[in-house]
Amino acid sequence: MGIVNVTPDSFSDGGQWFERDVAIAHGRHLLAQGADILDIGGESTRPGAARVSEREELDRVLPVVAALAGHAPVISVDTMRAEVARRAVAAGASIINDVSGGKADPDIARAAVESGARLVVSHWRGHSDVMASLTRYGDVVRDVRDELAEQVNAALAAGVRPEQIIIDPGLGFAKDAEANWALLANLEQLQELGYPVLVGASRKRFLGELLAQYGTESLPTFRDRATAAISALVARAGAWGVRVHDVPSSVDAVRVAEAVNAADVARRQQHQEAPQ
Ligand code: PMM
Repeated sequence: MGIVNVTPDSFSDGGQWFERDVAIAHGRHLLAQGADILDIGGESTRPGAARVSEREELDRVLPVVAALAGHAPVISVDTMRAEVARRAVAAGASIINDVSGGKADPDIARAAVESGARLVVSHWRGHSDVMASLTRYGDVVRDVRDELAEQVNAALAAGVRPEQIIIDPGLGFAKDAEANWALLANLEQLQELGYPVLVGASRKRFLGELLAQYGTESLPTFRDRATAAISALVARAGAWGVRVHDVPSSVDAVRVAEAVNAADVARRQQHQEAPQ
């Protein structure tokens, strides 16, 4: 899943049309690089970020979804708002990627029910301006699994079908580095919930913190190699998808993991061992 952020960029001052055209060109570039899905978002969820208005989010996202809909096999809309989800699905998106997992706008599950779009339910405890104060867990893996199960149950109660649901640990959302690493180390505990798992580690702060310990971190783009390593690890562990900024490195990483997984399956079949 390649990321297309339609958010104001400090390097561009050309206004909305410029950002829109850049986003569309970027989306096409990610497809050429091998992305299976484009994830289009108009609201930054970085720690401390303030919210944009619904009108602004719609203006940013809809033209880009519409322009890329004919090109991408699958379009995902990264939004916490039901109205944005509904309009984006009408414009061609088939996945609603809600980082709040239904908690910011409970009506978003209805948007998935009405449209049949898939719904990413991500673990989440609160908006970006407060999430740094919500990082306390007993056992983070157990707590995230249990809280995610509650969020999934709310979606099911609203009428979402199980096969529409994809879950996501929400790395960095109300989680410090230690929590993110623990979740990555125990992905199978989330998989036990019975839904495909999406992982979004790309360029996140905890990777920068790791690399800084070795003196190899300076810019977020330098985190792409570490991101690709995570893509390989989680693909080996059976993740459904990875949401990344740099597509080529993660495409290669996933191919490596698939080759290892295929070799594993072939050997087990040959020796009639049960899969792990
Ligand atoms: N992270 C961000 C935005 N959207 N969606 C999903 N499903 N999972 C994530 O981890 C996730 C997301 C924040 O990252 P960005 O600001 O680099 O896009």
